[in-house]
Amino acid sequence: MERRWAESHTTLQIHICSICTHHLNSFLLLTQEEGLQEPLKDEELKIKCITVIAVFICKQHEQGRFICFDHITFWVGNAKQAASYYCNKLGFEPLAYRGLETGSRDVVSHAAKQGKIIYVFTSALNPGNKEIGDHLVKHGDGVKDVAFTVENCDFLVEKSRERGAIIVKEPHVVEDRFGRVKLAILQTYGDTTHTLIERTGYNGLFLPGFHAPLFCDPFLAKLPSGKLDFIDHVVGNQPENEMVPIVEWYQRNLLFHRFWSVDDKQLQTEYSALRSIVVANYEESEYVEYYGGPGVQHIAMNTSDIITAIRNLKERGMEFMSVPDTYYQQLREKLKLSKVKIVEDISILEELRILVDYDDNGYLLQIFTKPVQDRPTVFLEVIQRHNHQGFGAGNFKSLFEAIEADQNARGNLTILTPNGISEKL
Ligand SMILES: [Co+2]
Repeated sequence: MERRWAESHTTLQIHICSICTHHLNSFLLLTQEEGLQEPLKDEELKIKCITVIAVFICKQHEQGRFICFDHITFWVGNAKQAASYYCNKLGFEPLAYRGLETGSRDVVSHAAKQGKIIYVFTSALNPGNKEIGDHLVKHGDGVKDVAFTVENCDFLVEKSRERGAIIVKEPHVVEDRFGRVKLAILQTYGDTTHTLIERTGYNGLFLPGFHAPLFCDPFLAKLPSGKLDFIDHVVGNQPENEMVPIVEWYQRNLLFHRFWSVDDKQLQTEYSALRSIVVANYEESEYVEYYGGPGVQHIAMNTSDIITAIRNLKERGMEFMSVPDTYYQQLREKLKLSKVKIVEDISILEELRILVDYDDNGYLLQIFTKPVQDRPTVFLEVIQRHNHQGFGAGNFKSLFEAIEADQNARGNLTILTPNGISEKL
């Protein structure tokens, strides 16, 4: 079969995750580096492609601690409708609101919640809002901020500042009759930011300034549960030239340190798996092109019952990536040689098109949604873990075939010709 190529494009994926870390946050850095100047045969590609994976874990400093993901903020054209999509299709429920009715004259925000997951959808209310307007023109609807609940916001910001981080907003207290919260905002990759939130003793619905939702759609209660519990990981995409700085940024400014690296035995398997699948950069190059630079590419949400979750989400009309039948034929064959025992019925996983990745000690089940806006940028993942801390590297290849089919349908699948020029297929 002819090997088709998206433009040679190296990207870095940063996985920020909360998997089974109990009180820690860890980072996975996944880099795909390839010195492709011309199309190569598969054998050669294996040699030329270098993949580096490292998981970063938050160091327990003397003071200051990252506790968990707090919430994720999307900047969108129409916050009301965006929130409604997540409620209807994904099982979120309105949590809190601020807008004209609550005295917020410039921006409107709808917060929606499911399990411990909180997404906030924000839009500008007035003409001429340059910051939100420019962001929309460049990126389309997308993730603006990934917020963490922390201990000792002041200390973390001071450490970040000493190490040269850009502080977008200094630590400041916001309060209402339900208590006080301390917030600070740091710049990270692209136009993305991280908000650090210290919420000692705050008893309100979400954050000061937010009121109860104006409206709860009665139809939502009639729909089957989304069964999503917490944010498992968040993945950011980087163009190649920003790879090294961003790795350093997380190490230096958030005091995360490397936990696993390619030298680690446990990762060797995933490393080889990834290395042999260099097409893994298709989707990223399309992402970077349409997002206009680095940004959050996907958010994975953890469930303890992926079969019910996906059945319900499909019933609610959520659209997922599919894989070919051959994926499950191969999976059954390969599992015969593995020590791992999959508890779930493979034929149900096959029917729902849920993917499996495993090693001898455990496995994970995962599935990816189609992009959640018209631009092929941000998408979501649903994941269930059974003693497996990976991110589904073994599924990259099958996923690519599916992504490639979608990309082709969007007219974005390119071929790298022998003279190095990329052409649309
Ligand atoms: Co993921």
